[in-house]
Amino acid sequence: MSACLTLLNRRVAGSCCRVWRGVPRQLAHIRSASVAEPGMRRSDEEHLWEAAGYLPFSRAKIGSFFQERPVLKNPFLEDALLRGYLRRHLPQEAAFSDLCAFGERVANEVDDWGRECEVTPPRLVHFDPWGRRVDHIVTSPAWKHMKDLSAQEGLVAIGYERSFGEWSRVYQMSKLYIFSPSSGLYTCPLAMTDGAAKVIQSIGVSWPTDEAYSRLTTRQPDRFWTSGQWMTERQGGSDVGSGTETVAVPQTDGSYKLHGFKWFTSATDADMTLTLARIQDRTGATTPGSRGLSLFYAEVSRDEEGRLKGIEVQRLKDKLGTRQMPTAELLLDGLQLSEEGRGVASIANMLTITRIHNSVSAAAAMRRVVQLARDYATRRSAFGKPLKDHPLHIQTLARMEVETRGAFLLVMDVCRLLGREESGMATQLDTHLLRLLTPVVKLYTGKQAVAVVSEGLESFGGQGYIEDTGLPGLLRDAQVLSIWEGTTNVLSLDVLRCVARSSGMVLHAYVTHAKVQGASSVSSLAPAVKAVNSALSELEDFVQVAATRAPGYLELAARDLAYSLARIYTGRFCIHVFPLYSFIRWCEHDLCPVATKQARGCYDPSTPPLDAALVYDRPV
Ligand code: UCC
Repeated sequence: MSACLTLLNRRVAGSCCRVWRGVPRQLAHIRSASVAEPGMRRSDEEHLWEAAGYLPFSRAKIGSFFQERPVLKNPFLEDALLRGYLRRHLPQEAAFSDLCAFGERVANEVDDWGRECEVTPPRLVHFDPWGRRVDHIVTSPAWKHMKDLSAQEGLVAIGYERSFGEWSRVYQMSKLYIFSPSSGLYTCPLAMTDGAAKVIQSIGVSWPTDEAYSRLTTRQPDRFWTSGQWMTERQGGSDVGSGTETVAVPQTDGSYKLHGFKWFTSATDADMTLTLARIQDRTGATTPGSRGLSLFYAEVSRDEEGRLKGIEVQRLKDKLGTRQMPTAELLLDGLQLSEEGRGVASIANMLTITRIHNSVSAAAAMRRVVQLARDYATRRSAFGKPLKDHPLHIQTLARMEVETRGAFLLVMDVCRLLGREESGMATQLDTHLLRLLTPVVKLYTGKQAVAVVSEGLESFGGQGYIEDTGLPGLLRDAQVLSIWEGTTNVLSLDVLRCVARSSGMVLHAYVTHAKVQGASSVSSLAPAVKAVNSALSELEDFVQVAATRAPGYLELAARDLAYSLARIYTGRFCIHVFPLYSFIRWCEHDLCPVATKQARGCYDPSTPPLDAALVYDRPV
């Protein structure tokens, strides 16, 4: 008995002291007894407790309380901001009913496929059973469903059909916004597919890319193609211009064979790709730098025995997230190419599209985690009341919500600008804004997505850290958003570059557009108007000062400048679209951090050596 009682004491004391409060006297006596009753088995012990009604875990072993899970409801119907935005700009019944039906499909069908993609990641089969090299990338059935669904729902096609004129991109991106967090990362191949269609369209749709264009933009699942974007090599993910080693060797028939190593190729099961290479002249020489790069189109095909033509898949990448999607290292060995293009400048069109897709996915990840967290807050009780009745918890959700709203409005405005440009409606101001805001929205939302999704996981307590809730995957997948398609710093420098190349015209367009004209007719909004306009003035002052400094000054300020551009522009929406309270929350941010830090001397010439000393912990 003593062994059993010791065991019992340990278990009860260790698991839940509160059980002892009000324990029947005879059991309390047993607990405190130090005398053993040899031979008493564990089941006897349990029986004793159960008879006294004190072992809720004795029968089921897991107790009777089960926490309700957060429920994913129709993401379109759950998103008042999205519906409000569309009602304002695209009040078309056809778009609403399509988005509503798609939202239903996402919640009831697609989300499960997304989970299946996560738990059944792609694998690479190098050899067939007889030893022949085949390099098959085996993907899950769910991943294939996603491809068919993408065609049927027109997730790329909508942008090219332009049924809603200048609002077609907003409509397309709204659909992707609903889809993205449930898509098992299928939004990645779709982003590149959209980007490739855009590049082909801008170069001019002619043989042999006319067929590709029609397949990239079709709604027929059996014809639909996805495209890759093979840019990154071992020497250059960001510095594409000097890092690209792949060479294109001219063939007598006018085509090229490509030899090189592509270090990150996302969604490598694509049907075609756009890629960069240096054309060799007769002596084998190539031109260095980005001027030496040409854009090539290649179809990914297999021979009769299933072997990839001209490509070897070295291995699949082992990644933190985006595990649903194959990312491979490819050895290009004589890949037959058809068309020479215009290098970096041509692929920049693709980057614009993929960066906008990236921003849509970032806003969507934030929206999804907020939707789940607010649902969960109604189902989970702690400290005697539902989470939704804890003011601090709701304050946290409100901060996530306002960040999500800001991201959504910024992203949708860039989609609006893209739609205007593509439908021939864009003014010069729109074109400048689109160029400036594309890197800004990508870098800002990518970073915020990680912060909001991370906060979101915390709102589920420990469950947010448990794999099969599906929640940790949201964070892992969010982390890539600030990395691929240009890191935060690379894009901050892109902002500077487009300001310089346009001789400041993009900034001029920004200031003109962002300034809130006149005093607000609603007096309660006056402080908000004042806050945005004065942040804008601070920004202008910063630019005036920075223009007189050495180039290194602007480089140090680049990230803060990009953040300022994002926050001020979003603040402007807060006034027009948000209730005033959202604006107050938005102003918890410093709207113009670049001015604040300038005033503190953060970009002075003394800072780089001081930073280096700090980082490497050595005296200057
Ligand atoms: O491939 C990757 C992963 C694929 C997965 C995609 C899915 C994402 C969506 C997911 C949704 C869920 S990641 C690849 C990551 N790498 C990058 O993003 C590259 C980052 N680096 C840059 O962006 C650099 O700034 C470069 C490579 C563009 C800079 O190269 P250069 O050689 O210095 O280029 P330049 O000299 O600045 O510009 C060359 C030409 C100029 O035009 P021209 O010759 O007419 O004067 C520029 O104006 O390109 C033009 N250009 C641009 N045009 C350069 N950047 C842009 C731009 N952003 N927009 C328009």
